[in-house]
Amino acid sequence: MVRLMESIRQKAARGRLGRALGALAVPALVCIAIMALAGVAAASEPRPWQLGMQPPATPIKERIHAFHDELLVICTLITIFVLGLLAYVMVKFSHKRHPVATRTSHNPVIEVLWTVVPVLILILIAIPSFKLMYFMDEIPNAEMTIKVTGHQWYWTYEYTDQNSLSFDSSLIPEKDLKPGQKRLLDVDNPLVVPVNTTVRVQVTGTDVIHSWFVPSFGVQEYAVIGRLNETWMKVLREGMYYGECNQICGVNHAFMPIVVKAVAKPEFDKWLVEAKKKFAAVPPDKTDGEAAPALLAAAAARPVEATPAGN
Ligand SMILES: [Cu+2]
Repeated sequence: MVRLMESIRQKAARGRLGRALGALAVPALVCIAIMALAGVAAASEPRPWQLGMQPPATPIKERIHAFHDELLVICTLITIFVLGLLAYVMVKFSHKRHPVATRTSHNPVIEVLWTVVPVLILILIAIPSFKLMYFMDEIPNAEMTIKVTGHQWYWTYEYTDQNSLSFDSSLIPEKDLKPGQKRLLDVDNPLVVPVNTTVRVQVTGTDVIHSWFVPSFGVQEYAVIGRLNETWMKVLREGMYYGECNQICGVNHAFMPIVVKAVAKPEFDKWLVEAKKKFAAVPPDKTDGEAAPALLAAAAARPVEATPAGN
């Protein structure tokens, strides 16, 4: 009788557990669907609840995505294999089934296997990894060159093949934002590039180390004083692409975003004519070595937390 009661109680518990799992499954599936949609709908900027990386806009980023997906398959297979092994060991060698522990401590075949197989897997990963690194590093025949200079806390862009057309690009303070502009992301003068054009990007700095980073381009280059680092990009689609300084560079590190506007070639030529007129009167690096006035005002208005000595 007691056994029967126990069996009924267990069945009831299993039923409750099943219902609870069923109830959890629906919101979980909804969450997964929302996150998947957010990933699909993501443009070239960070979005709330975004899952995964921003969609690729250059050949470099396309290859980074492909490599990431390959690695994900390898990681998943390894994880499933290790999980399977653990489950097998836990069941087969549990205390109940296997009360007396084996004295085996060495098995040459297994030891060679668990050394050689991971090495082979690493080689399998290293080959496409090195190919991708060379692809990112070797600049194909560049059709134009842009020099990017990082300052505390804004960027200067110089079109070296356009009579050194140059201008500064600073964050738009929150109070000056127009409808549709993004807080902490939009700038007064975005970098404009033509689509389907190989652009050599030279990156340097004037004060501390910054990093020019546009996620959807797969481009991230340190801006170091006295050094000229190089990378390249070929934007495949028109649009606005957002990035940020990716090296903690000081109190206003979070306030020097990057905006790249990719346009069709005829539109770019038109913009060049206008930009040469617009920026002709403004000498480059107008506030070299100093923070942009708007940012200075913003920094003064913001309480600065005391920093412990030594940091
Ligand atoms: Cu910076």
